[in-house]
Amino acid sequence: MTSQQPDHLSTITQFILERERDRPDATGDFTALLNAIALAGKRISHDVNRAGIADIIGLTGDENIQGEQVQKLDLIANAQLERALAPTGLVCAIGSEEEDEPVPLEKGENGRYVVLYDPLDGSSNIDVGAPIGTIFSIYRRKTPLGSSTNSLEDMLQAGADLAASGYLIYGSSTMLVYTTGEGVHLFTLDPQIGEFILTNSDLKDDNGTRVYSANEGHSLTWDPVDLEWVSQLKEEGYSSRYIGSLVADFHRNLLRGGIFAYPGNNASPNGKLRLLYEAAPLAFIMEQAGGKATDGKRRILDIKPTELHQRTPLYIGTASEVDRIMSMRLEAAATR
Ligand code: P6P
Repeated sequence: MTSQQPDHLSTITQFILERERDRPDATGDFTALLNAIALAGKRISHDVNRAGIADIIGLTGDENIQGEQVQKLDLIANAQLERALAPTGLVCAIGSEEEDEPVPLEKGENGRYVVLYDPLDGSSNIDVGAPIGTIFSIYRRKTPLGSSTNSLEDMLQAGADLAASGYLIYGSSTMLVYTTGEGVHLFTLDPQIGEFILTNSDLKDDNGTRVYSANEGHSLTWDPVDLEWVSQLKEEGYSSRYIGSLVADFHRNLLRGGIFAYPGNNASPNGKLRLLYEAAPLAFIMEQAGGKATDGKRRILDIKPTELHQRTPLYIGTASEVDRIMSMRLEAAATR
């Protein structure tokens, strides 16, 4: 990873305000929006770090629309995000992994944004102390202000139209990473003062590390070209790293280089990961850092969603690695 080391330890609010001052059209809305997400992140971090003590570990006994067991902390994180975003009046509706349909927000009739998120990705790792995270996408509203505020039309936008995206990772420390299309910026939560402090600005993906990240337990039902690709990497001496928490695997690759892959398999022919609030927001960040992201056929950010919880295969990371698997898959498809 390369990045500009900040010459002063500014908070996320100071950093965004400084950058907004350079933009005559800035309204300050984005500062309020990102601050709301940062506030939710602080609260979720607090909940995650005390989960074992406060009896909020474990399952609720319910299943979400994905057919996955819902963890207590999933619902807590989902509620924290809605609770922080609603009062801003800037968000007309939210889309969440934990909500079957779009959720209109109070006072959102004139909100100029929609926010989609996976409130607590990797939640199955909560009980074993592995890093987990929140992933978010921010789109500009397309429907007229004042109209019905739970329009799918506002949410089913290609990643190329993202206004901003980011994630929080709750691990050895809590970090917030975001982009608005002008570079990738990383903040670390200082629990002593409850502020996210800028630790790296303008992160650039490092082309140096030969690491791939994929769950080879599914490889018996991968497309043969995916198997061929991974065996090539092994022959070239690549290391394998797989935490099983997308945010943690992604964050490592963003900082050190490497590629993450969740190909389609018999159980999940279209992959397991969701386009709108997992693949697209991370693809925006990775491209801003000089990397790439594809579903094996096309750029993730070019995919126009048709469903809120739509899944996609995902290959994301260092540009040269993504180029390799994409050309192998396109070549294989052309000969079929
Ligand atoms: P598998 C976690 O459940 C998650 O949604 C992502 O965080 C992670 O990358 C993936 O699923 C892991 O899936 O099939 O390898 O257990």
